[in-house]
Amino acid sequence: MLRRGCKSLIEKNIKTSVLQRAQNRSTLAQEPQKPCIVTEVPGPKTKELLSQLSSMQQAGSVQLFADYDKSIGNYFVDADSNVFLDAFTQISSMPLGYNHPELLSAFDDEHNLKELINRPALGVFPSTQYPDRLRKVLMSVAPPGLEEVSTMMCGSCSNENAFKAVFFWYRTKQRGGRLDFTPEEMSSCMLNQVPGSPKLSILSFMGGFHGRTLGALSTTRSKAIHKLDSPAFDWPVAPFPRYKYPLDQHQTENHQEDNKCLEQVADVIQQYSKKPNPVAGVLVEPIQSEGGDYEASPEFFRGLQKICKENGVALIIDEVQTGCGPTGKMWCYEHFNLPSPPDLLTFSKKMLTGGFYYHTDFRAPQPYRIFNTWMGDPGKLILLERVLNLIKTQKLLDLVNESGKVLKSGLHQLESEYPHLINSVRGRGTFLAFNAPSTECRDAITTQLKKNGVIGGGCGDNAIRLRPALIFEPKHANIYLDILRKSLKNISK
Ligand code: PSZ
Repeated sequence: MLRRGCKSLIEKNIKTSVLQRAQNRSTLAQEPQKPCIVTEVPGPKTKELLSQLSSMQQAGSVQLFADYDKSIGNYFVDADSNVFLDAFTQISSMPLGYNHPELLSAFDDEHNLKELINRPALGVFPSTQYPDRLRKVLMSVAPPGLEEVSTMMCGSCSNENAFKAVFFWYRTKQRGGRLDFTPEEMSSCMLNQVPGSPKLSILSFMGGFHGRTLGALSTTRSKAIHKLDSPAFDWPVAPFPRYKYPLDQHQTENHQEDNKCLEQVADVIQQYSKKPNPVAGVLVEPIQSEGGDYEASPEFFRGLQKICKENGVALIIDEVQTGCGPTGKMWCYEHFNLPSPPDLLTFSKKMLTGGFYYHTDFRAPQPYRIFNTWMGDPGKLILLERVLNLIKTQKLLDLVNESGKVLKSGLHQLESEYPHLINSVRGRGTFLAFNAPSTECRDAITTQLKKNGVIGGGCGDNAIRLRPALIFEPKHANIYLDILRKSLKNISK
């Protein structure tokens, strides 16, 4: 049963936070002090809800049911009133944690509320406020040099529409800039045949994840289970660097690894230039995330951009998971010092709306070609405006760097204490990960973490990733590290 102390603490916290609507970091004072696990995990209510849900759908991926009345800040409260420190935040998609007062109050304003409930078909009937909102919110954080943005519903469809923008650009180039279509193009596309449906391709990397919708899935290369039984395009793949750790002790090998991968990218682009489906775009995550948190050096990304430019291929950087601050910069690619911006950059998750920024050359030459009914949601931009304001006024990127340092040095310490259980600590900001020696061991660690009150995500075959909110403080980092130490100790027994 629920411990009284735990319950009244949560209820008091929620009441005061809603009432106070505090404007600053001190809102976190209303969080619980630490995790509080009161049942086995999953608990009885969670099991009951899972059996209800399973009677209607495949619910095998569901871990816990959230109590959104009780969850607050960095703490997730489940159906059984267990309180977890959340280092995964809904697959890295909550910039400010749960029930942040700034977001709770966003729709108190009647104008905002009306924008929320009168959801427009943004491509045809945007509100009078929309141009101003787009400029003030999304363009305020646009990568310098990318002057345009299209909003979308999710990460997968942001990527798919970025591919289309690249294909339009490529075909327009091939036509020498001509904007009309031949009768043959018009009729053949209706039969999915060339030349109207050209056989162009997008190169992606082994281990990459770019979504599960049918087009994006052809670029996803992380796990077979994501792809099995779905038809896929014959699109090329190249290796993404796999480094040895610690980085400072393996510089020569890792540098060679960069060069080997870059050579293969250039080779594949060359090979495909002779095939009917040449490479029009290269799609890459700044840190491969779902596939196992594999990072690559700034030199690798600079080399990749150079190859793209030399071959007239567009570079699309997928910042769906890395974007909006978790690496300590607004966009992870800013760590790479590229001589010019990528051609397109896709986002979703912490940005709350999906979408992509692009260089003007990638504007669709005709209307309705990058389009769907909702094309995002102005309600999400109202929330994002508040998120971006808080990132600025509360210096949340500094906080990410501060907490990231505590986490990373703590993980290195644990790596030296338990070298048989964790290795290869890596990442930037709080976007960190480490490996276990096997999938079984990784799963044992995440299970222990959860039993001890921490939600952490697995990725790849044997990695554990950290994806806390931007309001994760050093004190939360220390709680995470203490519980990880306790979990590793339990497993070692
Ligand atoms: O298992 C899954 O479906 C997961 S696990 C992590 C994600 C999805 N991330 C989504 C994602 C991403 O991390 C990157 C780099 N690109 C695209 C996507 C797809 O975004 P959504 O899920 O919004 O379509």
